[in-house]
Amino acid sequence: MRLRTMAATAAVASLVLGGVAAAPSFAADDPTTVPGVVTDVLTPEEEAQVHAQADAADTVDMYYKGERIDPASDWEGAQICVEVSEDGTMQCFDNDREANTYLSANAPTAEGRAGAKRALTDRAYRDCPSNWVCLWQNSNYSGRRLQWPTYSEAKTRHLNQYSPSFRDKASSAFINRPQRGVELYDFRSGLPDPHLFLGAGYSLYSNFANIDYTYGGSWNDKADAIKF
Ligand SMILES: [Ca+2]
Repeated sequence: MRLRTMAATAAVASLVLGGVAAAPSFAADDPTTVPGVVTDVLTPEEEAQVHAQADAADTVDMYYKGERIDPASDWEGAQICVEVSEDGTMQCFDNDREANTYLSANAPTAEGRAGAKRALTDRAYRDCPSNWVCLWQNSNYSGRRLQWPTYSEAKTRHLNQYSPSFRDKASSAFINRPQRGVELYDFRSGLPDPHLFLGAGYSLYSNFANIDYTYGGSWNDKADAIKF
C-alpha cells in the first residue's frame, strides 16, 4: 500500500525531518529494492514553506572541466553533477572515477569525502557513494545523475536550476545513507502540491513509474524540487 493517510504522512514527516535518531530504518547492510515511500499532498502552510525554500528562478553555479557552464546548455556532455558547497555550487564530471577522485579530496563533508574515497576501490560500488543522495534522469540508475551530500541540516533545491535535464525528469534514486530520508515535490498550480518521501537506509528506488502519484499515474518525470 503506497498511498497512506494524512496522519501517517505527518507521522513520517516528523520522523524523517524531525531528527536524526528517529528516522525510519530499513535494511541496514545492503541496499534494498523495497521502496519505503509515502506520497500525499502538502498542506497550504507546508507548500508556502517549500516554495520559499526552492524558487524556480533560483540559479546555481555549475562547473565542468574547469569552466563555468550554463545549465541550459545541457551540461555540455557531462554525465554527473555533484553539489560541492552549501551554496549549491555543482561540479560536473564525465564518469564515476573522475567524480570520486575529485570528491575524495573536495567533498564538503568528511563523510562525503570518505564515501567517494571508498567508492574508488569498492568492487561492489553502485554508482552513488556512501553518504550521498543520487537522483537519475532514467530508471534503473541510468542517464544523467545529480548527487548531493549530507549536511548537518537538510537543504531544499529546485530542480529547475539544473535544467533542462532535471525538472520533470527524475526517474530513479539511491538514498545511500543510514538515516534521514529525502522528500521530492511536484509543484502544481490550482491543486495542492504532491510530495513523495523516500526512506533512508541505503534505499534504492529503481523506477518512479512504480510509485503511485496522488492525482493518478506515477511519480515518473514529475519531481520539481528535492529536500535532502
Ligand atoms: Ca513537475
